[in-house]
Amino acid sequence: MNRTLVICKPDAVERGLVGEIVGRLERKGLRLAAGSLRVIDEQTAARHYEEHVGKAFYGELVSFIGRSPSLVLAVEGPEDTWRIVRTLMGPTNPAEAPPGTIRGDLGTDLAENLIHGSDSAESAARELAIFFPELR
Ligand code: 3AN
Repeated sequence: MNRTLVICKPDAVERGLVGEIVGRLERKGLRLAAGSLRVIDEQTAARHYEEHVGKAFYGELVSFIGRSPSLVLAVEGPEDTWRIVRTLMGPTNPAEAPPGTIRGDLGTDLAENLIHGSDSAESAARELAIFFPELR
């Protein structure tokens, strides 16, 4: 069984789109292995977004992700589930995300782009260990 980390970000929870997003993952054939509705604190955000430290948008990114609760999920499916989730998400910028994708259908804003999904098998393992250390 293969797992990846998904975060329905604060904008998704605030806009009441969690059911829509999780429904898309489930209808695709993926399953939820673990989940938690939580405010992501600054320290956890810094670990999660370590690759972005120093970038112009880093401060905005960390304050946005901790603005209100996120639904953090471990999602499971076949090999390279991370890739399946990324395809459903669409590209980072909702302006470039095609219709049919989560970001293409539901968002307009580059910073508030609804969902995070790990971008490789290595990222999935690293990020799952941050948010679900008990899941082994
Ligand atoms: P993805 O979420 O598609 O993996 P990353 O890892 O490049 O994208 O970026 C992480 C998050 O940082 C994005 N989801 C988005 O919220 C934010 N972000 C990325 N690039 C920018 C940018 N140029 N300006 C503002 N926020 C950005």
